[in-house]
Amino acid sequence: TVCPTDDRHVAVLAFPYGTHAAPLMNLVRRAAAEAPEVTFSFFSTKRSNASVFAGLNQEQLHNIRPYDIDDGLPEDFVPSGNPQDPVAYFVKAMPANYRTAMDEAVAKTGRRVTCLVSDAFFWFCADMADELHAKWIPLWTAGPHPLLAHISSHQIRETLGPDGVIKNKEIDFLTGFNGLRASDLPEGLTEEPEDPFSMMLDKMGDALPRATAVAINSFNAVHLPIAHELESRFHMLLNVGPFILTTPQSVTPDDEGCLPWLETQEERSVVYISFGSLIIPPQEELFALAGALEEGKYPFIWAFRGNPEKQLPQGFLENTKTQGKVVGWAPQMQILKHSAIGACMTHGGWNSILDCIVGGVPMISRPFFGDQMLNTATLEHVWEIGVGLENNVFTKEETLRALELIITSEKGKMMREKVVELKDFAMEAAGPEGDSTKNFCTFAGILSGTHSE
Ligand code: U2F
Repeated sequence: TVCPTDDRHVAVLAFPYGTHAAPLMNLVRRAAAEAPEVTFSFFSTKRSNASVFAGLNQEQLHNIRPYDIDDGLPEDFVPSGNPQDPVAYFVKAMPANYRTAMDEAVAKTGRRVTCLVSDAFFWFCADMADELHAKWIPLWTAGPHPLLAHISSHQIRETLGPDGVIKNKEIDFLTGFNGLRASDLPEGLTEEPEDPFSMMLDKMGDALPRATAVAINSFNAVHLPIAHELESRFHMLLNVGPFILTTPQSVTPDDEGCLPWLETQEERSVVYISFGSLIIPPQEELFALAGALEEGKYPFIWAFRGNPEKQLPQGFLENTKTQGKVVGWAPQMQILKHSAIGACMTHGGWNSILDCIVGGVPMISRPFFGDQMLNTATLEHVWEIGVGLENNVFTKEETLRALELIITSEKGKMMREKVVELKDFAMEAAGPEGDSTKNFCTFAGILSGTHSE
């Protein structure tokens, strides 16, 4: 059934952990501004909504309303420090928590849901969309390689066989995976998954081909063969990123003066360090990294999650007062765009990789979980714009080797040239005639019912 545009109601189902809800909100903000007559209901936990909606004014939120959903945590829940614990409870509460809040939104707005825009994780939206006779556009917030891996999970398990990981077999049967190996794949992909999170991703892999279109925070030219392969697997693939260039971004204040400090540093000399929104590396690795920075005398900005006074070696902050800055939440994109930055040390989170591409900065990646191993291997072996570390851990020697390679060697210079090439492709994709811009129009057209398939 086709209803008039001003009856359209888009239910947006966000995943409230890591850097998932914020990019989805940015995409929705742009769509909502371009389709002012469409109603958007945004579903996430109270905590996530508070952060995602912070600082936005009435005008920006004219047709977007937040709805809080249950986070599934038991009342007596005590955080163990493992950021994945609350996620497991949340996954068990789905999809009932979303359904309850969606009923409320339908009652409040008086409009049935005509389209679901969800985090790609939410496999249950395939059935929900059928039931509601609605369209479904999942957003995959990570990169194209992990996406192809997840929708190929059965093929991967069959082809690698039970000894695939032990033998660390090559993934030479998937487009764009040359040089990548079984141990680079997300955990839970190479064998039948048992934990709730991996089970969710497995179901996701089976559900995504049923979507009206799959949106991804990426751009076609980041890897053309994969873009073509994904196009052949989905009804429609919409590369609509990088979001840093294609969607409104909330501004992170430079409270600790990182940008003026960079002005005082030499071109391409500074190492920017951040392990994303969740991760603090184990203590011995923090010590190894701090030791390497001090010994190598590399100027640095370290965006530190946790308590640097307690977690960094004694004397480090004092000894490096003029050499570098240890800060809290940093304006990462602005920092990476500065010409004084020579390298970025990362956990291989997809948003950080896109930040580095747009900043033209080569990377040193120390992955922890999920897509991060695959991202690290892709940086090193496919795009050649970064390096991993031996055994994927920081030791002082290994960190110094990687820093020297990126900052001073000829190989590092080539990596910088390659990352700048990708940056140019990204800028073009986001430009007025670019693929991501065109795909965004298709996305907005599906939401408002004006796109004819
Ligand atoms: C999960 O990623 P994370 O949130 O751990 O990490 P990123 O994808 O790299 O995103 C971090 C974002 O936070 C920003 C930075 C990125 O947009 O610009 N930021 C900042 O502004 N200031 C800081 O001091 C530090 C960070 C997951 F863990 C990954 O494996 C996935 O790839 C990712 C996407 O699905 O989600």
